[in-house]
Amino acid sequence: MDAKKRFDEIAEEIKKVKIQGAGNIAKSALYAYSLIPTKESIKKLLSLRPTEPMLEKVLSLVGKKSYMEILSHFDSAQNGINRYVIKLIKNKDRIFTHCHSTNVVNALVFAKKSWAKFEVYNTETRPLFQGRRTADELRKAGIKVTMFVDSASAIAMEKENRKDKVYVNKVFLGADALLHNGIINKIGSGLISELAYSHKIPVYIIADSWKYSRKKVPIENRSLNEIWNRAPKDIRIKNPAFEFVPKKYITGIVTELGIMKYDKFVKKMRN
Ligand code: RUB
Repeated sequence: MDAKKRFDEIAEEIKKVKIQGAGNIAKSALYAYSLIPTKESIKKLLSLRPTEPMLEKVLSLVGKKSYMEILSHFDSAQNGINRYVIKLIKNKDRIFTHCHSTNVVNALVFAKKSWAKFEVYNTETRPLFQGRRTADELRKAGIKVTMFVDSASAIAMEKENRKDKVYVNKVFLGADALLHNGIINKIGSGLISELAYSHKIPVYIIADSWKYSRKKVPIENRSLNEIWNRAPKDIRIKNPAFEFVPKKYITGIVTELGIMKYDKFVKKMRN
């Protein structure tokens, strides 16, 4: 296929969230850039998903490292993450997750293959239902999964009134951006983290360290049609795709660099 046509196709798939998740976006953008390696391509690719420092990081490395070197980071980081995440999982854990994060799903699948006996509660993640993808991938790996509508997160997490006395005891969230004072992840992540904090349920961020950014990262506002196609014109609709999670709600962060308190991770990244 013609390189320009393929480039445009990938750009469109990233823009329309057919290619989703920080890591997949960064890898696909790198491939698109390799087809048309110009400054204009970088500009175009960066404009597609504004809340993605990893995309920026990967494109900043082209010319300094080979494509293979850049790409090999993703697998080696995931392998590191997997090894640390498994240390956090205990028998009979009920782990809550939101949206679809490749870093989270891969780590859970690795844990399941290794030995761990746990189950997952997840959210469907409106408006684009990325939670279905998470549920499906976990199910295929033999992990017991129960899905909730986003607004049932409180019920999914409540400890009281549960006959079986088994309840969510950990939250694993992915991240798009790792900032000095907290993280950005799919809309709903802030609410879920605050809820977990109030129930004293630990929240772990599972993410590749290349998502770290010293800059201010904007929150992407997505098409209103995702919420209500052909809504009456006089109804205002807002569709922020991501949300900030302050570090006070984060028990720890798991990257390929280890399991750390959030401040320690930031200190490490600054050095
Ligand atoms: C996806 C999302 C994911 C992060 C991390 O949002 O919020 O949790 O991107 O993903 P969207 P990964 O579906 O809008 O891209 O672990 O895959 O890098």
